[in-house]
Amino acid sequence: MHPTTASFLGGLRKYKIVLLGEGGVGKSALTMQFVSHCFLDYHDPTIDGESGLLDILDTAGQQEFTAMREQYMRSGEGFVIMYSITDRQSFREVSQAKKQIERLRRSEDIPMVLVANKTDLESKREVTTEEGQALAQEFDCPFFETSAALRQFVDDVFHSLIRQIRRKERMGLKSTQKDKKLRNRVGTIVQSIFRRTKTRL
Ligand SMILES: Nc1nc2c(ncn2[C@@H]2O[C@H](COP(=O)(O)OP(=O)(O)O)[C@@H](O)[C@H]2O)c(=O)[nH]1
Ligand SMILES: [Mg+2]
Repeated sequence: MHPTTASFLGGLRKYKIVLLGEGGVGKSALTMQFVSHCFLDYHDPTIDGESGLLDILDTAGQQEFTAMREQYMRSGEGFVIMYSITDRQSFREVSQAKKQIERLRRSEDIPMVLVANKTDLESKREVTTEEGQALAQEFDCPFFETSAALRQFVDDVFHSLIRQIRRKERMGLKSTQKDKKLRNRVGTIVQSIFRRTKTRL
């Protein structure tokens, strides 16, 4: 494993975020909801008054290609691990994803958020809020129940993750990074610029 330095683009700090979770849990929906709002004028696109660039890897259908999966698990600076409250199997898969990250990034404290999506489908709920909270406690990471459909708690997921990455960076810890070219091939990369505000310190 190689220590990395932070990457920049056009003078902006670029944060590499990876979304993990079973197909159909709403990774793409969550990403699109977050990114689309960053372009609207009335929405303040900075996070805590600090600008940056998000490089979001919205993974899809690569589960069978272990080598690729391992590559992006190694290169991510922060992970959104997601399941759907309507799909118990997707909740089980979360633990697998977490184990794999731990195995690949043994010595590190990895910024991570656990997300339970589709809260608008309450009548189809198979996983309780308490179960999600308990798992997040076990992972020692923040937990959010979201509805990508209704755009509920979507920003909180990404903001919480960026805060963790910044905290970790301030503490001077290093994360690992590998082959960027492969990242570009394994999924959709959505880049979202959030601008500087005049009020920053
Ligand atoms: N009701 C509801 N449907 C959702 C939500 N998020 C995603 N979906 C739907 O679930 C399906 C899979 O979503 P998608 O974002 O493609 O999942 P992905 O495979 O994890 O990227 C699509 O039909 C979405 O419209 C949500 O919060 N609520
Ligand atoms: Mg998708």
